[in-house]
Amino acid sequence: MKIRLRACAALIAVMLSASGSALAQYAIVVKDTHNPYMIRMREGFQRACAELGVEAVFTGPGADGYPDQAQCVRTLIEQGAEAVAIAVNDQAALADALNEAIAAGVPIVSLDSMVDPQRRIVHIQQASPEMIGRVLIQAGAQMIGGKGQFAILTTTPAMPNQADWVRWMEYELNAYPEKYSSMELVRIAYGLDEYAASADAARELLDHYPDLKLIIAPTVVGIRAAAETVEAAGSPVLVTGLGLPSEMAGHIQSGVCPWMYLWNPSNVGYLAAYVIDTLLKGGASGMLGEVFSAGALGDRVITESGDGGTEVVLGNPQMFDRTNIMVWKEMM
Ligand code: RAM
Repeated sequence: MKIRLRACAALIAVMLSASGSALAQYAIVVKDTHNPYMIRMREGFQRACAELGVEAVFTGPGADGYPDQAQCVRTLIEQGAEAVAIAVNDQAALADALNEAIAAGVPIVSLDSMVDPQRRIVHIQQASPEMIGRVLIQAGAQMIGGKGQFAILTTTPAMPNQADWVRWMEYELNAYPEKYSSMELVRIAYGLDEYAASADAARELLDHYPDLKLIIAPTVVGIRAAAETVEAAGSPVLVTGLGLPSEMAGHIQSGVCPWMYLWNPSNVGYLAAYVIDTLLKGGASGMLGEVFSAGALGDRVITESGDGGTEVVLGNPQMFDRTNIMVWKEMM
């Protein structure tokens, strides 16, 4: 554990020493520093911090996804971060460290994957979790003609955004039997948001369910791993979910992924930096109905989130298919 604390500290120290400045530091803690979605969130966060004239500090678990976000938060408190935006792997594992941050007067917001409402001021929400979950089931049903076996390949049971989306997928499936009674959810599989584990999980689904028709993966790592595993196996199984156009273009063109959804992760990070800035400068306090300026994203309003707290919603998920993927693959 100490090694990881030093690793976090070393990474942050390098970031700060490289800057050599005493600028205010806004920090972002991601789920995994190697995840391409998280790297794009970092880019937007850094772009906004540059516009705001502050230092962006980027940290999080390494490639192994080890749940050391709590240690990164503690290191950021020690380093004097002005505020922390975090994309959560496990709310319970973070509780004590976030309590320490709050006691130290360091404001906490969450982005992409929520901190519990008791420990965050506000959440930066990429899109409605209800819309994401229900649209993925509706799309999947359309792809397989409303009948057959399908599986969900998510990350871990603890990741709040993933768990929320899976809950809304199950809600949609169970709330409309007249639409989905001929579809069978045979397994919810877990790929840890890591490529190898996700590919193994997809391989196991293909081996265990020979009549499987579809895998729905609400994770950019999982959807790519599933598509590549299906293609390598020469399987007729279809894949959809949430994916980066730059990574999924070939699979959309081949038809393995007829279409998928996402939003711009860079804008999630960008919005988070402006939320931190407005909180620190008194432009908002995280209360329902407050309006603030988010730079190039214009004025934004704080709304009620589904978990009893408040959030700022970026927008709606966008659909990517053969008609638009060649344009979007250059941008995300
Ligand atoms: C995964 C992460 C992230 C999620 C995206 C869609 O890599 O779990 O939190 O928003 O994909």
